[in-house]
Amino acid sequence: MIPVRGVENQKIAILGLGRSGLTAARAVAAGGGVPLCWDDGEAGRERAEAEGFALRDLTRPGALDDVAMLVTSPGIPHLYPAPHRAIAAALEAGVPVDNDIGLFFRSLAVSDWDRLDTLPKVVAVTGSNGKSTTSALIAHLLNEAGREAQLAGNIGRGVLDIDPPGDGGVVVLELSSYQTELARALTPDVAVFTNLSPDHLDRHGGKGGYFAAKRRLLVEGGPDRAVIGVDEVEGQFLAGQLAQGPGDDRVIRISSARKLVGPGWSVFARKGFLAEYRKGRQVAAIDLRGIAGLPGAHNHQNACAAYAVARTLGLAPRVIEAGLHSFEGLPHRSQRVAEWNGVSFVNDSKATNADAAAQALRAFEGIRWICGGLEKEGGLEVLHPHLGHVVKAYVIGREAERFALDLGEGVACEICGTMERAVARAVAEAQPGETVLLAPAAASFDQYDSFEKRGEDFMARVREITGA
Ligand code: UMA
Repeated sequence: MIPVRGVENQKIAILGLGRSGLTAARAVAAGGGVPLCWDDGEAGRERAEAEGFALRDLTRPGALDDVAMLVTSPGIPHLYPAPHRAIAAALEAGVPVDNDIGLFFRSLAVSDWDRLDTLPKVVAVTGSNGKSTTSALIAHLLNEAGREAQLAGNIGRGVLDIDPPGDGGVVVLELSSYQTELARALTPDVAVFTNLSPDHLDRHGGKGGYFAAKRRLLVEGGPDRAVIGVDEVEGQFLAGQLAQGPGDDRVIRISSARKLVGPGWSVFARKGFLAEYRKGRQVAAIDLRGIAGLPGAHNHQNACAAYAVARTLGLAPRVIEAGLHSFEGLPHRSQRVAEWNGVSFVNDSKATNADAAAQALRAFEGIRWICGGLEKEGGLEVLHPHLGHVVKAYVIGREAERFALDLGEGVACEICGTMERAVARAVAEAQPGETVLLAPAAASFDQYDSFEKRGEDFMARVREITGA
């Protein structure tokens, strides 16, 4: 637990009592503040009451009159499409609105750090796709090298929940655009921008707002090192903006598409090999092809980002290579679930947007593709170049027919509606050597509470049929 600083005896309103809100309430209390908690859902309020926190309906007029700050949760809109009622009231009254990330950055450093030989560092990872795998991989590489590393943020653990870091400790945070847009303090030592593709556009007023939210981490955060994916124009723009010139090695450019051999510092992956260049010369290379936990070009980009961060933290290339080999991957991301009668089953339920699904389609051949769900803005066109890898699509979701229409004519489609039927049909038709891949290219909320639940359903159906 990181006690929140500067809140002694102050009333702090906490809106949303899920993972980040409850952790924030505990950390405010640990810092001597008085959390006043509210959640629009009864379950959230019950969770807070069970821990002894006071409730206050923050949507009532005057509810914020005596509070010093409103701390909100990432899933609650703070700007677009419209601020939540309590946030609108805070904005109107001039009450500061922050989130657990802002509280974390202002509370992490303590006077005890004077006694440490090596100050703790914070690595913060943002981007549209690959940020969970990259964050987890960074923490894994550090742990395997015998360094203390803790992982938190969008990956599923409220950031204030971590233990105070020790001598030379590293905190690795996965940060979403919801989190970076609002945080009033953002001061990572190393910041990573993986890539950008349209997602959460309703929450940011379009793609420009979405990019601006992520860009804050690097531009306002002022990190010592910035690791930036330059396979899209936004990353190129950001790298150009942060670097003094092409040889400035405070910016490390990464790519999974092309060779980067300029005068600066770069890490790229091509044809399955990772290469590190500095001042125009190659300093290390790693064969990524046999690494089971990191299949496909998108994971090779994750490997490049994690490698670059590990290098900035002083790890040697061979130590990093060993760590890459022992990484098992994360659940619901290119997760190999079973092999049965020569057919592979892969769960990529985290592919909640078209771009992430396109990466998954690129990584495999002979795909029996389970897709569909709540379609996102931005359309499905980015999938078209990869449909040649697909033998047939089995479409799920409440609007499966519309989704199939949007996929276009480049692929054979069967409307299945449910996961149960999609898995059964794909298994019935799959030939040895093919892959049954769940990569929905859509959010899960039309049929599930989360992408995790969707992935678990897929795995359960696969196990039922294959016994694997
Ligand atoms: N709530 C209200 N009013 C509302 C909306 C929600 O009171 O109008 C309440 C809900 O009843 C619920 C609580 O708010 O009790 C949920 O808050 P939340 O949605 O912010 O969820 P948390 O459990 O706090 O989880 C959040 C992140 N959730 C989102 O960003 C939606 C988690 O990321 C993160 O792991 C966690 O904090 C810890 O930092 C999840 C996510 O889906 C994985 N992230 C998105 C993504 O990856 O695409 C951004």
